[in-house]
Amino acid sequence: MAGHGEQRNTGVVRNYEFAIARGTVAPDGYSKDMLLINGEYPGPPIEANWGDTIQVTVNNAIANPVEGTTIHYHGLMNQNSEWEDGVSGVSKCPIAPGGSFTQTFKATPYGSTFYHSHYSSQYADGLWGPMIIHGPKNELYDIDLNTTSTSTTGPCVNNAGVAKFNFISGKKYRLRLINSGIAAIQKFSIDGHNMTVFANGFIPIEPYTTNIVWICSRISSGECTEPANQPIALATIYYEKANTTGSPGANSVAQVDNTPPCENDALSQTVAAYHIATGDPATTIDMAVNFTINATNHLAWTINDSGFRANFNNPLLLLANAGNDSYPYDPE
Ligand SMILES: [Cu+2]
Repeated sequence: MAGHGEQRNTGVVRNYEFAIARGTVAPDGYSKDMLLINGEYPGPPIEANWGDTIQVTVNNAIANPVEGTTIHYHGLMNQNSEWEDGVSGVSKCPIAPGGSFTQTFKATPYGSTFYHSHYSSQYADGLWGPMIIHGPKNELYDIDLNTTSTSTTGPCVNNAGVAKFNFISGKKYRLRLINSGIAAIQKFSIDGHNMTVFANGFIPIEPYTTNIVWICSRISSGECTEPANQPIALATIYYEKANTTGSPGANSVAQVDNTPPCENDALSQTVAAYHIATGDPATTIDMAVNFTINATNHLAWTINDSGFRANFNNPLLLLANAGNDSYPYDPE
């Protein structure tokens, strides 16, 4: 995987136009007011090749009530285009109601990720979509399942059944799993199957085999998150000769989860497939990440016991560029 960290330029520009507005959809069968992109949940997939230029024009049509918004492209390097990162209060101001803003940035590095609102908690209300940057493969497969949406605007139906996927036996599938949850810890498994994990987001790793992947489907209750009333979400895979009208029902056995709560897969299991030399640091700073309950009884994260509340009129990047590093005491 040599070259993963290098900058590339194909000269190709991928254009996207997003209209963000409120709407009612029923992703899990129950109608819900959400924030939609071009009327869709999840938002349209962004796809590019490594080294392309991605250009996204975001039109903020959120009304009743109006809200600012901004889109962040999760994990993109934005080297030499830091102001395009899309984090309101840090790299830019939010896009005002009725406003429009075009972000232009390089598709680097390559792999699977997602884009999401970085304004308030809008992405919990649906403001996100998948993003794939195609590049060299460190594991071969037959079929890229790419992006799958189960979104519907239909009304709630009793016994609606679970989502269905058709697989061809003997073929090797690539699945790209996204945990778009705000705080939920999710794990993914397929009855009777092992999976080979060969990338974590944008990082190709030495492939390892597992029967459960931390990301999706089992919403844990108690230890780290608020209790969930649907602990196991199910879907069905059908091979070519299966009766797709039948339900596996009671035959399904969700994997026994032996992984400890609130922890990722062991680092010894996730070894980067390539190494980028960083050199010796000029300065080393220890930062203690913690959380506290603030005066309004909300959980607030801290770094070295200090909280941060974004001032939308004074993004940090702009202040730093102007030589003002006194934030948050004197953001003006
Ligand atoms: Cu993100």
